[in-house]
Amino acid sequence: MTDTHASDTNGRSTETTAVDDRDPLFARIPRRDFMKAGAAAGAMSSLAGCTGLLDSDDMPAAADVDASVPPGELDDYYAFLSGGHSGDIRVYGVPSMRQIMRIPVFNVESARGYGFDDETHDMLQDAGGYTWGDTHHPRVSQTDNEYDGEWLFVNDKANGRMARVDLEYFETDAIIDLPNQQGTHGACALMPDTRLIFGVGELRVPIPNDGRDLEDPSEYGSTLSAMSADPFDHEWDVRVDCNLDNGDSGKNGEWFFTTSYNSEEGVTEAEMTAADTDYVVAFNIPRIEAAVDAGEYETINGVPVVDGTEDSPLNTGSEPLVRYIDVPTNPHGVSVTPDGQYAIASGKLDPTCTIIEIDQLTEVDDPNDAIVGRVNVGNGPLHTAYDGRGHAYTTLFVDSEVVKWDIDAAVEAEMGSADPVIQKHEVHYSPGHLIAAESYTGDPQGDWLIVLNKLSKDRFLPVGPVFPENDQLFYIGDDDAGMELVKDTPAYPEPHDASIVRADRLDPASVYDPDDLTLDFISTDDEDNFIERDGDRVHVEMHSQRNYFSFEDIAVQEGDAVTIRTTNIEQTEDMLHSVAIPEYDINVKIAPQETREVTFTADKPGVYWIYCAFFCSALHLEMRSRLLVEPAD
Ligand code: CUK
Ligand code: CUA
Ligand code: CA
Repeated sequence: MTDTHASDTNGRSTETTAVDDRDPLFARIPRRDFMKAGAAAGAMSSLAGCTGLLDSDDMPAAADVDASVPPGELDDYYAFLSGGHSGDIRVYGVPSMRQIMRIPVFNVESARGYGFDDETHDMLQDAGGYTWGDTHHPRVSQTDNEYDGEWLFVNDKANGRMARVDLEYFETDAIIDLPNQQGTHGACALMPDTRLIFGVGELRVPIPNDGRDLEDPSEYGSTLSAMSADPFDHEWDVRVDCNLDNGDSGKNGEWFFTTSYNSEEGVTEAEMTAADTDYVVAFNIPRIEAAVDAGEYETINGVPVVDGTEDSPLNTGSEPLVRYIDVPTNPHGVSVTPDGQYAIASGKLDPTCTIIEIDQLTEVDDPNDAIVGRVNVGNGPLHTAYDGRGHAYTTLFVDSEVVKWDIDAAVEAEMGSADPVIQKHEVHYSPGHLIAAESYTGDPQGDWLIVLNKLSKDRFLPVGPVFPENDQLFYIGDDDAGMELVKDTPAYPEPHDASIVRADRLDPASVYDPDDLTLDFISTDDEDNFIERDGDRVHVEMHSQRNYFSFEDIAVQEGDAVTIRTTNIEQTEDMLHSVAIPEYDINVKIAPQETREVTFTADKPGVYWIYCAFFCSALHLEMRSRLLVEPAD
């Protein structure tokens, strides 16, 4: 059996044990699925950690890979990793794997003042007022199937939302709460040109979810929700009966693919794994849009909802809106090859990946006839990425391996054959997504691959019972040498998916352009700086630079509603200030040329030193003002 590391009572690796002792998922894989794939022997040999000629030990020694980025040099790529239930996006450099920045999305974040100033606070409130989110799938906008560096879109699995991040300023600028969707899981734009953004609903609920049909799961459903990119607006939903999981776009604007692991419409694990097959659900976007234009929808929670269920009259004619393709039970990831020819679904509970020829979907009567290959990759396949040289790379959650295989060979081979597999490499441990450089575009770069492992176990110094995840960087640019593991990177819980974008495709601002902000710039002119009272409302307009705020004192009365609008008038990049107000729970960041305002009730009498929380100069500590709150009578 595979030598995987077990844990002692401290959670540290001490010995080896069999994979099936460790992983409940393995025990769940029905034997018949191995048999069905005609691959019992292959599956068992890969379980033995000894894949014969395919084992990485037998590959020629890899060329020395230089992944070092010395001090003063910059990375070649940005990697945008979802932060999972931390609710944010992490920005890494590749190949250094240095974490360069975090972008708060669904979480409140004091270092960036996100959720503290009125605009971001109101944006989070308007999007439901939740204090957390669960980001899984960050996808960067494309033009003509290439990254254009404009936007990043990401889901909130926790609360059924989608967010847009502006990649000029690396900040979240819009959030849509999807009223007919719970558990927005997959997220992806419609390619080639990011014309629509999709949120993929995983958790089946009554639609609308207003208290009806609580005990009647046959009435539950889920939706594919479509949004426009700019402005970021909710356009329409398609309703289905099954659940939806991961999603990816075709390359020519016609088809969008999701997986469904709950075709059974079950509510328990046993029910959701009862059937031998589930679906890849293929949505024909132009046909759905034509149905919306023709008024063939029901408006629910203000959103046009098109009936895409299997029995829908819209699906019975010669041009069905939604096609349901049978794949082995409980698939997980689906991703489209860079040339747009195939959608490849990973089996999860089945040791295969299923290859669907996309153009066939408009030709065949039975959508199952569009299946052109099924390759036996190993146990627990979850996600597949591409190098642009005809290879696919699939993570094996159960086997803790990444497997490289040949796409054309898999189409030629018999269904269920393991012959197209080129190499397997162990990873540490239990990988979810993997992502190759620009894998989601029409032109992957083919050099770097990140495998996002769910477990890190013995790979880092112990830090107590909450372990970091382990994101492993591989070099995949040398097909003779094979995949080479370059480094382990600990990650705070927990990234799911990522997008890797060539650095020269982005052009971030280093100071704000005041014209891009909603609030007026406040200059040093006296007229622009004032403290004004209107009844019990106090409005302060001030600026800041090294090492002062415009006013030494701001005097208000207990109970006043106070708004402080501040501009950082610095022109120098990297010269940030903030307006931090102790015991009032306020820290508003202001980057150079940025104007932000914060509104609060002065409900605590006393002296509060407004200070700057960024260490901006030698006189940073002296950069202060007093908020004087005079007691009411
Ligand atoms: S994912 Cu969201 S459960 Cu495999 Cu795309 Cu981690
Ligand atoms: Cu401004 Cu410290
Ligand atoms: Ca199922």
